[in-house]
Amino acid sequence: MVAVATAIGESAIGVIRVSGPDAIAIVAPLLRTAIPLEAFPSHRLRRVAIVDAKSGERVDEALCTVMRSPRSYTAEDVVELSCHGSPALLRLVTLSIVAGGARLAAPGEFTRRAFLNGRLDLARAEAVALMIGARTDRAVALAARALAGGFSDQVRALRDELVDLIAGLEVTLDFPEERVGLDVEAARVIVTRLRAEVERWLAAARHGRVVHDGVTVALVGPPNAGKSSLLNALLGSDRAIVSPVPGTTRDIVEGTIALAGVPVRLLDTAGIDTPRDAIEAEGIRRSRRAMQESDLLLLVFDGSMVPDPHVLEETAGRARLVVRAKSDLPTHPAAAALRDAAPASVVTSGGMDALLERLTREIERCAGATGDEGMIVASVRQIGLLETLLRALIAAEAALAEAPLEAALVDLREALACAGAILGVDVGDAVLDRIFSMFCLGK
Ligand SMILES: Nc1nc2c(ncn2[C@@H]2O[C@H](COP(=O)(O)OP(=O)(O)O)[C@@H](O)[C@H]2O)c(=O)[nH]1
Ligand SMILES: [Mg+2]
Repeated sequence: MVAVATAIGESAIGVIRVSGPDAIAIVAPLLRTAIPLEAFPSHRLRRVAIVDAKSGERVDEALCTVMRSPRSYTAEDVVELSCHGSPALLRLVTLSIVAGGARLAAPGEFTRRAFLNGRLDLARAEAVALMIGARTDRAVALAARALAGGFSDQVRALRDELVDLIAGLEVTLDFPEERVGLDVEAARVIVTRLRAEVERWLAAARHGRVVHDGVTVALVGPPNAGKSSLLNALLGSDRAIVSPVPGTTRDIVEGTIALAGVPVRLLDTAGIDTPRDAIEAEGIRRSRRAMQESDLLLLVFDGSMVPDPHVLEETAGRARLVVRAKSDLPTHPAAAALRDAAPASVVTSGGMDALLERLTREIERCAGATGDEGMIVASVRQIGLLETLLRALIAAEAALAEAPLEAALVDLREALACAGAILGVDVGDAVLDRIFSMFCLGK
C-alpha cells in the first residue's frame, strides 16, 4: 500500500510511504540508483532519482529510505521517498507506484498494520492520532506520554492483577474447604484498591480530554456591550468588526488562543436582544446555539450602563464569568453592583491581565492545573471502556462483600474484558474500522 504521508500543499518536502512485502520490488523500477534498491542497507538515507518507469525520464530527485521488516513502523518492508513537496509531483509518483502494483492506503492503515502486526497496542495506536491532533504544548506532552506507552503499561498491570485475582478466586470456588485459593476478604481489599486507581485514571483522562479537545467560550451580552472589542483584545487581532452601531455582529466570529496549555475557542456572538430585523433575529438564534455549545460564557456588560437583567437570568446556572467592560468610563452604580464582575477596558488595557488570569483559572477547573501529575490523555473509546471498567469493579466490590462468589467473578471478568479492549485484545474489525478511519492518510 502507498500513501502521501505529509500534508498536501506546496511545501519543501513531501513524503511518500510504501509498505508491504512487495514494497521494494514495486518502487525499484521507478528509481535510478547507484546500487539496486534491493541491496540498499536498511534505515539509511540515500539520494535517488525518480524516473518515469516507461520512458526513463527523470521526474524528481529524492531521498529514499528502506526499512526492512520487522524493524519498521508497520513491521513490514517500508520504502519512504522524500520528494519535493509539489502536490502534482506527489500525485504523479504515487500513481506510478500504484501502476506498479501497490494499492492506495486507507486513512490510518499504516498504524492499523502496526497494531495488527503487534508493533503497538491499541491504546498506543490511538495515541498516534492524539499526537497528530495535539494543538498545544500540554496536549503534545500528554500524547507523548500515551505514545510512549505510559497509559498502556498502567492498564496492562491492572489486567495482570485482574487475571491473578480471577484465578485465585476460581480456586477458592472450586476448593472451598482447602484454603488454597484467594481469601475473599483479601480479594475485596485488592478490588477496592484497583477501583480507586481506575477512578483516578478516569478523572485524569477526563481532564486530558479537555486539554486535547480544548474548551469553547462564548462572549454573550447585550448589543454594544463591548463583546467584539474584547474578542479582538483577547485574540490580539482585529477579527471582529467593532462599531458603535448596535447589532453590528451578526454571524459568529471565532478565534482560538491557548490558556493553561488548553486550546480555547472564543466565539463572539451577536448578543441576545430583541431583534430589529430578520438578519439580526438569525444572529440571535446563532448566539443562543453558540451559548449552548460552550463550556463557559463570558458575560459582557457595558459598565457605564444599567446591566440588562434578562441576560443574567437567561444564563443563570451556566458556568460564566461576568465582565464589566469599558471600565475606563465612569461606572454606573447598577453595573458596580454586579457581583463578582471583572472590570476590563480594551482602551486602557486596565483589568485585562486580571481577566485573563480569571479565565485561566476557569479553564484549569475543566482541564486540571498545568503540570498535574498523573495526567492521561485517552480516546473517547478508552474513556467509555474505563467507565464500564469502573462500574464492573464497583459491582465486584459489592458482590465480594455479600453475594455468592460467582457474581463477583462475572463482574471481574467484565472488568478484565474492558482492560483488554483498551489494549486492543479481542476487538473486532468494526471497532478498528471506526478508530482508524479517523486517522490521517499516510499514518
Ligand atoms: N470607552 C470604551 N469603549 C469601548 C470599549 N470596548 C468597546 N467600546 C466601544 O463600544 C462600542 C461597541 O463595541 P463592540 O465591541 O462592537 O460591542 P459589541 O456589540 O458588544 O460587540 C464601540 O464603539 C467600541 O469602540 C472600552 O473598553 N472602552
Ligand atoms: Mg459585536
